[in-house]
Amino acid sequence: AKPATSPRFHQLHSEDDDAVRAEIERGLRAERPSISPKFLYDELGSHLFAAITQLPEYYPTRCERQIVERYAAEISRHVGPVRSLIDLGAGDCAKAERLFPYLAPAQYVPVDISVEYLRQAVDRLGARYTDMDLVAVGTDFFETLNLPPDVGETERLFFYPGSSIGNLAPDHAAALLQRIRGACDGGGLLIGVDLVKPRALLEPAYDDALGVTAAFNLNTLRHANRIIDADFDVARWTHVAFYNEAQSRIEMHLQAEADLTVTWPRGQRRFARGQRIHTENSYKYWPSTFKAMLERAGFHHVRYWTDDREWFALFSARG
Ligand code: AVJ
Repeated sequence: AKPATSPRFHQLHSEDDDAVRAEIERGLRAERPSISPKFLYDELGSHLFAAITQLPEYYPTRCERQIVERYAAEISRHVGPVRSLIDLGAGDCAKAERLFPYLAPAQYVPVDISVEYLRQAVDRLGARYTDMDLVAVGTDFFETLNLPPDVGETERLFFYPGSSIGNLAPDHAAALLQRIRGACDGGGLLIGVDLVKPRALLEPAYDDALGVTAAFNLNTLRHANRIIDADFDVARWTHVAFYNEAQSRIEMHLQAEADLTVTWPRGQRRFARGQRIHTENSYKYWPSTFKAMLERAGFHHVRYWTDDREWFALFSARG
């Protein structure tokens, strides 16, 4: 029967938080200015990312879906029994929902920093899956992996799809994998990883003809304006994305198209024409490198599946 209080929503992240404000201000003041990619995801940003996944140039979502469709039975055998499916960066929850028929979790725990967007997704799910216990968590899981006490502790499967792990530099990615490993004992991890490939295939995925990725990136400035009450003029910035081959990562930046000054109540920053704010890295891995990272984090029984072009990998590992 449906738990009387499902879906439940825990909001552990808020834009009004002083620490969130301080993080943006610190990034803007730095010699090499940056804004963390988590600030791509306010409500509009989450919608724009959902639009990106539909673009012909953006292959990761389709590759991952192909892997899930083709190998679902094998994957679910490898994963073993699942009581709690914990979805990191759940967004619209569509990727996890495709696994429900195979994994049949008793409890689904979507986690996302985009609190309002998550709330709407979970309300829709609650109406469709009346027998599933839904516990949504609005939080930033990059720093800590705090889960509320109503999240089941046995047979946990962490699901981290889409290659979002690629936002973190390898040492931070390794630390997050270790935290997940510590939180899943007896359970496991199912994680999507984008693979190294030629620049000509990578760059269009992050600089599409329609300009959706540009809008997604530029929206960070609107988000920053709201959080620290700054006066970024979006029209004077442009989207820049390129593959940094030495570091195996796509980089996204916002470039000032004039000399300009950005002001907020506690500070200001001058930007010269052509100067950039670094907004995202998206690391690409070799399968063997990522497998070794999982094993170093303490996972065992590591396996992976790829799409037929071998552009993307879905890894399963036991904790
Ligand atoms: C959600 C982090 C996996 O890196 O491909 C899409 C974000 N950035 N287009 C990615 C993103 C630009 C995406 N992740």
